[in-house]
Amino acid sequence: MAPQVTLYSHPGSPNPLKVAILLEALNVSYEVINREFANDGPNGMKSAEFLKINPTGRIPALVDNENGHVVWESTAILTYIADRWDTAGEFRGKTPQERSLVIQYVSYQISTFGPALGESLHYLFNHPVKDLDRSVQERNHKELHTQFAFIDSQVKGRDWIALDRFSIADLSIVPQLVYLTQYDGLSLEGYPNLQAWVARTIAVESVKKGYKSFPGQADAATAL
Ligand SMILES: N[C@@H](CCC(=O)N[C@@H](CS)C(=O)NCC(=O)O)C(=O)O
Repeated sequence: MAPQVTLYSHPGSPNPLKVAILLEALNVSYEVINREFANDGPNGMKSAEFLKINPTGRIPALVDNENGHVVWESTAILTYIADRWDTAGEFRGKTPQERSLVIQYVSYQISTFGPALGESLHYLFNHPVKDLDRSVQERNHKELHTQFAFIDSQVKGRDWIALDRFSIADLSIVPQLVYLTQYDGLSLEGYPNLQAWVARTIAVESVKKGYKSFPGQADAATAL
C-alpha cells in the first residue's frame, strides 16, 4: 500500500525531523524524498518541479497521498497532521488551554530559537569571511546560550515543556538543540533541567524512530 504521506526533506536537517517524529508518534505511514540544498537541478530544492510543491524552495514540505493536499512550513505541516490524525489531542493538546501552550512553544521555536540557530549555522556553513571576525559568531553563541538558559527555566521541575506528557512542543525544540551540539560544537553543560529534558525526549520511541529516517544526523544521544 502507498504511504499515507510524502515528506520532502534533507537528511541533515532538523526541521523535517520534527515532522517525521510526529508521523511516527501517530503511526502515519510516510516516505521521505530528499532534495538537495541550493540546487536547481532535478533533485534540488530550487528545481522547477519542487517549487511547484513548495514555492519557497525549502524543506520540509508534505503531500497527503490520500487527498493530494500539499502543505509547507513546518508549523503548518505539524498542525495539518495533528488535525488529520491526532483527533484525540494527545500530542497537540486536548483543550484550548493545552493547545495554546503547545502552540506557544512551537511559535517560540519558529520565531526566536530557530532564527538564532539559523544565524549561527549561516556563519558556520556559509559566512564568506568568517576567519576575519569571530565576534559575529561569539554574539550568535551568546544569544543561543540566552535561549538555552530560558529553555532550562521552562523545564525546571517539569517532565515536558508544555503539557503533562510528550507533545508537539517537545519534538519541535529538541532536534534543534541536538543539532547545535552536533554541528556547531555547542555544549548543553550548565543547563541541567534542559539536559534532563533532552534525555527524556530522545528516549521517546517515536523520536528514536524519527531519527532513523535521518541517517545524516548523528545519534541524538551524543548531545548529552
Ligand atoms: N520556517 C521554515 C524553515 C524551513 C527551512 O529554513 N528549511 C531549511 C532546512 S532546515 C531549508 O530548506 N533551507 C534551504 C534554503 O533556505 O534554501 C519551516 O519551519 O519549515
